Amino acid sequence: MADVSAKRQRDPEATKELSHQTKTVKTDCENGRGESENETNLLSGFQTTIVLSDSAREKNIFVHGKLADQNAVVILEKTPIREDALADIFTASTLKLEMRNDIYSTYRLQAPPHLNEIKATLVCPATEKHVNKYQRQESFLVEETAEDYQSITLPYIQKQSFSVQWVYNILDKKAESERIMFEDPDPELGFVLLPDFKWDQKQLDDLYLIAITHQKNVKSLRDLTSEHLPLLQNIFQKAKEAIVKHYSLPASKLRVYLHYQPSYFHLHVHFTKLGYEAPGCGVERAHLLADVIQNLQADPNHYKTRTLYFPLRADDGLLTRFKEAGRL
Ligand code: M7G
Repeated sequence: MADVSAKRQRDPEATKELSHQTKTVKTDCENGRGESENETNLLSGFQTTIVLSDSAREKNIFVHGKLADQNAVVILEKTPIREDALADIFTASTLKLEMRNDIYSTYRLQAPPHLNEIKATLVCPATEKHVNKYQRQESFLVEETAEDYQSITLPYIQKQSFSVQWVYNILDKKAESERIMFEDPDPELGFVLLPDFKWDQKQLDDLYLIAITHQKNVKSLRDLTSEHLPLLQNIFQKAKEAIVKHYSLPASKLRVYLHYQPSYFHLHVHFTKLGYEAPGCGVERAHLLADVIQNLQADPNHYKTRTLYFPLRADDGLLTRFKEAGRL
């Protein structure tokens, strides 16, 4: 929070950026093009089928249901309390006493609606794969040799992976163009840097940006060779500079990594604030970009030849393929 305040004093644009209200709910179910509209009551027609997972600690819930007869997933998440909202919370809320004991008392505080928002994410129409992705289930660590990748993983992801239409919409400026923070338009080395949709941009504590490459033919870490070093170094350097400029966050405060496996097979790099335990930042899935660069410098084919380890959920079709091949 101190970071945000310091930046705000210096840069009014940062205030605008961070206080941007994320009241937008994607209306793909209606228009199918990833357009969005503000202040929609689209969710009033949502009918819950099942709660996929929830967490009292994370204060979120993942719900599977129907919206206009289509399968949908809704994620609801309480957002952090911001320092700059404190004055309003103290002056404009009502308090209901729950209990008092000696010097201790607890209350139910009703904050004004604008300080009481819930971040909502809608996936609609959602595929079975989306429903599985958000369902709490057991995971298994898979050991993928270079041969396994060619014979099991690659054929599977070529047929079964999530659509990357949302990525192309970003690269083609058909969606989220106003959210782009930095772009290097070079077709080989360039990328787009923008907030991940998990980040509401209201505080830096959970900063989460993604850099998406303009190159469309690199699916994941597995495809990287030393030929891609200029691309990776360009992303590392320029995105860090953009983040320092925009948010006053130095590289020493960032965790910069790729997922293996990713959910979306179009190369992208995750930038999160160090200390924020972003989903998927554990050692079984996150590969630091700095390490990736060094590994490729030491061995041009490091990621083509190494055994890679990653977790798969119990009902992931790829896990079944590994089992069928006797690899688990
Ligand atoms: P990943 O490693 O492929 O998969 O990362 P993960 O979701 O299992 O981590 C893709 C990243 O893109 C994730 O951090 C998502 O939150 C983010 N993301 C996914 N979608 C569909 C969107 C989107 O439409 N817009 C933006 N800005 N980010 C997205």
